[in-house]
Formats: sequence, C-alpha cells, structure tokens
Amino acid sequence: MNEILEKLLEAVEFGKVDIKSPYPPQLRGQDGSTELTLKAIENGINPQQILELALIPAMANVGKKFSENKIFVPQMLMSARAMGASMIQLKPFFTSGEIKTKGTFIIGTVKGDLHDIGKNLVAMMVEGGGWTIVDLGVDVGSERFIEALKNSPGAIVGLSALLTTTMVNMGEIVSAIKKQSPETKILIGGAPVNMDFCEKIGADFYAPDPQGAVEYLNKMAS
Ligand code: B1M
Repeated sequence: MNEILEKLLEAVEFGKVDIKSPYPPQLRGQDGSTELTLKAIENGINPQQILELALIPAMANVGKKFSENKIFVPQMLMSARAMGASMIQLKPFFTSGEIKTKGTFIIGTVKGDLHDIGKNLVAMMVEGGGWTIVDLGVDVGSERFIEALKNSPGAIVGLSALLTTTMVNMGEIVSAIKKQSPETKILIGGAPVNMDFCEKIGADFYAPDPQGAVEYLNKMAS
C-alpha cells in the first residue's frame, strides 16, 4: 500500500489527530490524520481510496482490538477523533458540485446510540449526491424525527445504529413515524442490521454502505 495511506491508517488506528497532539506517545512529533489526509490529497490519491484503504480499515482494527480487550473506550474515542479530523478534510470532495434539488434526507443515529462516524459518512455522500441533509445527530428518538418531518414534509428518513442493544430502538422509531405519516420512506443502516431486520421492523430499505444509501435515494427521486 502507498506509504502515506499506511501512515494514515496507523494515525487513525492509534488516535493521532494532528502533529501537535501529544497522544499517542509513540507517535509524538509525527504527522496526524489531519496532515496525512492533506498529503494524500496533494499526492493525488482519490478521496474514496483514502476512505476505503486507510480510514475504514483503521476503524475495523480498532473494533477488533476492543473486542479482544486490547484497548478500551478512551482509545476508541481517540481513534474516532482522528477519523473525524480526516473526514473534515475529505468532506469538500464528497459534497461539492451538484445543486441540491433532489429532496431532503433526514438522518440520525437512534436513541441510546452515540456512534456517528458511519452516519456522518452516509450524510456526507448523500449530500454529495445532491440531497439536502437534515442531520439530527446521535441519540435521536422518534419525537425528533417526527418534528423534523413536519419541517420538511416529504423527506426521506435515515436511521443508523451500531449497537445490538440500540437496533431494537429502530423498530420503535419506524412504528412511530409510520403511524404519524405512513407514506414516509425509511432507510436503515449500520453494522448490526440487515435486510431481514429491515423487513421485520417495517422499514422500507436497508443499505449496507453510503453508496447503497445514495443509490436507494436516487431511485426514489427519479
Ligand atoms: Co463502540 N462499539 N461502543 N464506540 N465502536 C462498536 C460498535 C463495537 C462493535 C466494538 C466491539 O465490541 N468490537 C461494539 C458493539 C457491540 C455490539 O453491539 N454487539 C461497541 C460497544 C460495545 C460500545 C460501548 C457499549 C462500549 C462501552 O462503553 N463499554 C459504547 C456505547 C456508547 C453508546 O453508543 N451508547 C461505545 C462507544 C464508542 C465510542 C464513543 C468510544 C466510539 C464512537 C465515537 C463516534 O462514533 N463518534 C466507538 C467506536 C469508534 C466503535 C468502533 C470501534 C468503530 C465504529 C465506527 O465508526 N466504524 C466499533 C467497532 C467496529 O465498527 N468495528 C464499535 C467505522 C464506520 C465507518 O463504520 O459505523 O459501521 P459503521 O458505518 C458504516 C456502515 O455500517 C454503514 O455505512 C458506514 C460506512 O460504510 N452505515 C449506514 C452506517 N449507518 C448507516 C445508515 C444508512 C446506511 C448505511 O442509512 C441510513
């Protein structure tokens, strides 16, 4: 793999945000995810490759080490910060270009769940696909989705969940939204969910990744 991407993967995996950050001690004085992302862009590496070859594998390594009790929540949080710093640099590449005319996409991570990296990636890609985004953030219950729908009638709703304990909240949110406005289309995603679960809770579609979300939304808009 390209040396910059290797270093970026390491920076995100070990939570090195930028050159000034003292954490982690073994990378002190070295470039963090901010500088390495900029270097990768300057060297002509495609932003999609930066995501797929460095950032996403780094988070997969973090998850594996967490499962094996080799790291704990604070380290996981530093990796998330490093990934977020990198995404700030990548965002303009995914969101520039088209005029936003396709419709509104309301997205949030469901109640009880604080994971937002995947949700932010989906929001970024969908925005780049020409949609207006209403990002409700994390830990979002049905009331806030319904309120957002009142402000953006006809919008499509996206629910993200990363925990097996919070994916069940998706079902409650889908029921509440469908009760209020049965015509609203609801897309779900996140590591623990799949198409079977989507059908079980009465959502309209499951997308495994941001690209799947963009394709579904574009199909709805056409
Ligand atoms: Co958490 N965490 N975490 N965590 N965390 C996981 C999810 C876990 C799998 C780690 C593990 O054990 N291996 C595990 C869940 C186990 C389970 O439920 N079975 C776990 C746990 C247990 C926890 C805590 C309970 C830990 C604790 O406190 N003891 C706690 C829960 C807090 C809470 O939410 N209430 C917790 C906390 C955290 C941090 C806050 C420290 C941090 C999150 C910071 C943040 O998001 N700002 C964190 C992190 C970073 C992770 C891992 C390491 C990485 C998640 C991530 O960002 N992945 C994760 C392990 C892993 O995923 N391997 C883990 C990268 C991201 C790009 O992928 O989010 O899957 P993902 O999104 C993908 C797709 O799923 C899809 O597209 C994205 C891009 O491909 N997608 C959608 C996502 N949403 C979509 C929506 C769509 C469509 C597609 O349409 C609407």
